[in-house]
Amino acid sequence: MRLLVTGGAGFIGANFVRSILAQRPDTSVTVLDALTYAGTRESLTGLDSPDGRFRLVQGDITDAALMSELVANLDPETDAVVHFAAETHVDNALADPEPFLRSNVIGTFTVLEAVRARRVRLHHVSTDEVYGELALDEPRRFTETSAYRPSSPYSSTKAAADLLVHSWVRSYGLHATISNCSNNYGPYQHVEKFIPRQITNLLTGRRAKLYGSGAHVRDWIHVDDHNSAVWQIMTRGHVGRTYLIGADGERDNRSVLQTILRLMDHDPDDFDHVADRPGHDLRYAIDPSALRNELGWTPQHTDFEAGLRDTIDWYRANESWWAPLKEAAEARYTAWGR
Ligand code: NAD
Ligand code: TDX
Repeated sequence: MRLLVTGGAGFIGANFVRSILAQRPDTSVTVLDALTYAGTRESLTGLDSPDGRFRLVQGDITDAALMSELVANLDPETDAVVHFAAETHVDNALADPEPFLRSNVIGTFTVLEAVRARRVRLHHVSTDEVYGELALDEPRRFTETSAYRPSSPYSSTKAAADLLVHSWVRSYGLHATISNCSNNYGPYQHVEKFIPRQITNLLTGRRAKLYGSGAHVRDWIHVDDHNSAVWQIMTRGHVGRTYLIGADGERDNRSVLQTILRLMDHDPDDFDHVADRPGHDLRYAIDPSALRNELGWTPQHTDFEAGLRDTIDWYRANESWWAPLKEAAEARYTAWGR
């Protein structure tokens, strides 16, 4: 099997490529990535090998000629495109939405047109943020039939991309699946995101930063569990379907932050309250029963504290990977007062 992985130099994509190459000797991978501020070659080091199972192409998913050239190398019977590439940080989208429109909407449109022309299988990676927020005491969680109610420039562009995929399936019979996953954590996540920001703040003598009251809830899943679900959906899922991926990992931001502080031998109350994110979604929560019941998928990283400890160890051991990104990320936060 040959895979074309868009956004494979980013956090989830790089972990996906690493797992596939390690676990599936019959699979080869071409990564297409623009290497924006969020994607680095360093996330893919060590994968070049003489057997030619891995290749990185630096390029943009909005480049229609490049997209169709890469898709033309794939066999519609056996191969697939896995579409991770996107602008992904909510705070960046609030400051400057334009790149989100371009990469997430026009980019997904360009990917769709390339796979439509060759009738190649597509898996589109999306987020639970398209469903908007839940109240803290709401018993219901998001399911495949939840209404789309995105609240931020990021989530509305991801929602737009999902709608394009749905309509390409219906109108053109595209062989595509969609997954909407909750908040990921693990190695190679950019230091702008919540968990790596706090870990690297502490490692660089800065203070941890909590937005607003910290009562906001996210549903955490280890990146390897997200990726094992993507593989199952791609290989065994029903074409045309949406699957929600989550691991029953709901936690409020304050407790996640205090766990990080404790695991890193700091006083759990030693953090700064900073200005809240405008329009901050209160709670996300996924009901993953369809994925579990239909495809038999189960998460492996069910001990969140153990997963956090491993993630902290990874950031301690890989300062050369994140240090070049840290100053610029913190300069952006300083400018926003967060
Ligand atoms: P990331 O920001 O770490 O990586 C995104 C990658 O896409 C980067 O390597 C970047 O260079 C590349 N990219 C961006 N625009 C591009 C373009 N126009 N052309 C080519 N490459 C481009 O993001 P991530 O956290 O790995 O997220 C990957 C996907 O998973 C996204 O679609 C995101 O919406 C989705 N998702 C993320 C999470 C999460 O918690 N991080 C949860 C659910 C879904
Ligand atoms: O310093 C911080 N302090 C803080 O309290 C940062 C960076 C964040 N937060 C809060 C905001 C959120 O409630 O932590 C929570 C998580 O923030 P992010 O890591 O920015 O993630 P979120 O906004 O929830 O979106 C993430 O999950 C869904 C990804 O960035 C998206 O790409 C994905 O689709």
